[in-house]
Amino acid sequence: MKNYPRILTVQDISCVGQCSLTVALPILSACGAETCILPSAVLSTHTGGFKGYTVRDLTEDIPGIASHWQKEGIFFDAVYTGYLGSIPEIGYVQDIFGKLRREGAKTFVDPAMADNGKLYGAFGMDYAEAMKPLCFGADVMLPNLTEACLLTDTPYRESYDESYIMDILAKLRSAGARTIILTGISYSPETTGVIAADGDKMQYYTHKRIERTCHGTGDVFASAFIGAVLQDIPAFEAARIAADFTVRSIEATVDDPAHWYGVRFETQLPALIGALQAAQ
Ligand code: PXL
Repeated sequence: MKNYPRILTVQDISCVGQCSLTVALPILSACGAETCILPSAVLSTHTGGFKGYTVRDLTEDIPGIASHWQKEGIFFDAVYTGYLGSIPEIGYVQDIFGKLRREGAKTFVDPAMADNGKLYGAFGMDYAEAMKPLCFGADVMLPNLTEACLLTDTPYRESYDESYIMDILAKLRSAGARTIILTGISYSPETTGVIAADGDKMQYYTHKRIERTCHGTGDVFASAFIGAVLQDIPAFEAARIAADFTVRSIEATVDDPAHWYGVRFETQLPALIGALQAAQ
């Protein structure tokens, strides 16, 4: 790999379930980044389908950890946030964006709060509202369609046309979004895709749609995308590499109904590394 950046990723540890930090850490490491973590909470499993999971919220630990790093002179080339446990944590993360970045360091925000038209179990509309300044202040935001609707106060639709999506993108931009990576956009039953929009430039990468809802695929995609961008791969190419990696990970999982809680992304890491090397 060309670069060896130091990235900080802030999201929960779901001990079992192949999402958030248990996905971001191995994928970013495979992409050649020194990956530092700040766990927002520790859960026994993710919240998408398991019953009776435990949650230890770590909001109160965050300011102390951040000020220790500041005293030690520990700074980052990029900060990537995903699932955060609480509204105060969103504010602490904004502080970290201000204090712990090296000059020129990029911020990536995956709102990680909703999918398929619904907020995740732990969140209410107040959380979606509090997410707005964090997303609109980031260099790159990575919402899925449900999250983009929440961020723009647009009613979520299951079927839509291009003008509905263009309207959401325009609203995101006018609220301050810089680079937007909008995932899960599908205009036909057989395909889905990702839009990379940067100012007036926009590209849409479509790929095969697999008829199964898989948990953690947003985290798999975001981690691979960010890992690629940190190797100086342009956003659209990074989106293509990350989407292909995500599709391959789903394909490696769909035949096993017992593996409903996540995807076997580990089996596809060699292909991801190969794609990154070919693109550099
Ligand atoms: O993948 C998103 C995610 C992350 N962390 C936790 C979750 C979810 C989605 O359900 O529950 C704890």
